[in-house]
Amino acid sequence: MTSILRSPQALQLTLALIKPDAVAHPLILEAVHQQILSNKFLIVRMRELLWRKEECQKFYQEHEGRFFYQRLVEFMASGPIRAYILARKDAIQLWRTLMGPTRVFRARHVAPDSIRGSFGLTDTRNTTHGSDSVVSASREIAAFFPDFSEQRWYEEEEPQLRCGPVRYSPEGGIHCAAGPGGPGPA
Ligand code: 3AN
Repeated sequence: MTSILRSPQALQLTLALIKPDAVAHPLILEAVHQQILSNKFLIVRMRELLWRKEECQKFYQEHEGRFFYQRLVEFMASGPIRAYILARKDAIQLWRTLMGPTRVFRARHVAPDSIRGSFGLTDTRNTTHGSDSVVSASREIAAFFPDFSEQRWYEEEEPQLRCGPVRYSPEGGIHCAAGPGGPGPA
């Protein structure tokens, strides 16, 4: 975790995943991507990857022993996933609200317009993941983006992204500072 002091206005980072059930469907994948943009998240980094079973086991370690653990691990390793580093004020809470409740039946009932309410298939195949705290976000970002330095991002990119102007590149699918001297992602 970074030790630098952040202003209360600072952008917050979170890790978002689009799970194999949604990546397998280009229209759903695109709809979730558009939800990210229309809810004013900045896409700091994005990559698609296949996860090995051992990596899933490590990521979901806290759920080891739960009845759904084996199913979850196998599912997450079953096809490509998309990982994002998202930035926004209160990004962690806002992304979790946008995802909706973990359990799809509940999501459809209490948050039908949420991502899981709209696209979730089952409690395991529930479309997306989002970090649940600042500490988890740092750990999860490091797991998916080992070359990304949170400290450097807060020093160099965050002030420019927060104060704007910001440009979204549809080809790369990420935002970068558009002002003079905007560094773009490292
Ligand atoms: P969330 O993803 O909403 O933070 P967690 O961290 O409690 O939820 O669970 C991680 C993942 O484990 C969920 N996204 C879901 O895929 C799976 N999961 C959680 N609870 C259940 C359940 N009761 N039945 C099946 N899968 C579950």
